[in-house]
Amino acid sequence: VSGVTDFVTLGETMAVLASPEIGPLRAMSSLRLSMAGSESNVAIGLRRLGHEAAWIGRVGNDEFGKLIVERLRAERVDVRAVRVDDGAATAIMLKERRSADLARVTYYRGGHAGSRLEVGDLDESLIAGARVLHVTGITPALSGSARAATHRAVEIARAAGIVVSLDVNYRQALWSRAEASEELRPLAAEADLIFAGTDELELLDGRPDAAEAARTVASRNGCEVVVKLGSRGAFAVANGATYEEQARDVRLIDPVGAGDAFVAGYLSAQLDGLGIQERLARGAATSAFAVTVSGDWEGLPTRDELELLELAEGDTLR
Ligand code: KDG
Repeated sequence: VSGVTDFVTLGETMAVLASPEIGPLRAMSSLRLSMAGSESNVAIGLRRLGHEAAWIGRVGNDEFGKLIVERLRAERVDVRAVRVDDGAATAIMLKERRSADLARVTYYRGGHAGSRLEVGDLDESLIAGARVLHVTGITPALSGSARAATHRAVEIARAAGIVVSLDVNYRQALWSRAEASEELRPLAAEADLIFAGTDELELLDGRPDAAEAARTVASRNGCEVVVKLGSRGAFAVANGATYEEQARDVRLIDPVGAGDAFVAGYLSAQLDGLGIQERLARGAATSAFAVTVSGDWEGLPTRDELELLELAEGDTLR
C-alpha cells in the first residue's frame, strides 16, 4: 500500500501537569492538564501545516490515555495504530517554571504504557506507505521492546525506500550519555536526516566542535545533518555544503517543544519539495510560534498563520 500518509512516527506521549505560574511546584494550588510527547508534537505540527500524519504508541487504559487519544484526534492526527494497554498506566510529565527563564521537567514514566511499545504494535503498511518515518532517541531509551520497535520501524522504512528522520533528543533522565551514544550511532547510520542539538552531536561523533562533527557525520553516513542552536538559529550540512538560518526574534514564554516545532517545520517544507534553506526558514518560523505560547505543542502554527510572524510588534489582526 502506498500513499497511506505523508508522515508516520512512534513514541511515548505522556499526560502533562504544568505550573501556570513561576515558582516551585509545591507553591501552586492548581496545575494545567495537557499531554505531550516529542514525536506526537511533531505529528501535530505537520498536521497543522496540512500534511497527513500518523502516530504509533501505547497509552494506558485510563483518563490520561483517553486524553491523549482525544487531543490527537482533535488535531486530526491518525491514531489508528495506537494501542490501549490494560497492564500499565499512562506516564506523566511535570512541568515547573522554576524561574522566568528556566523550565524544569520531571518524569513519572518508568515502565508505563508508552514504554511497553513493541515490534508487534507496528503497523507495517502504515509505515511503508508513508513518505517520512520520524523517530527520536527518546523511544529506544524507554525499554528493550521500545528499542526493538524503533529499529524495526526503521528497517521497514528503509526497505520501502522512504525517508528516515532521526531527532537525537537526548534525555539524561532516561539514560547515560555512554548508553545513548552506543545505541544511537547505529540508528543514525540508517537515517537520511538527523536533527541534533550541539551537545547531542557529540553522542554521534566524538568531536566537540559542532560544525566539524556535523560535517563528519553527514559525510560518513551520507545523510543530511541539521543542528538546532536554540535562540541562535540552526544550520544544516548536506552534500558538503552548509546552510544557516537565524532564529526569529520573539518573546520567549516556554522553550519546551521548540525543537519538535522546528522538526515539524523543516519536514513540512521538505514534503512540499522545498530546498534546504527554505526548510530551515520554515523550521525557524514554526519554532518561533511554539516558544511564544506555554505548552509543548499548543502554539504550533497552521499554514496560513506562518506569515503572521512578518507583522510588526504590537499589530492587531482585524
Ligand atoms: O521536545 C519536547 C518533549 O520532550 C516533551 O514534549 C516531552 O517527549 C517528551 C520527553 O520525552 O521529554
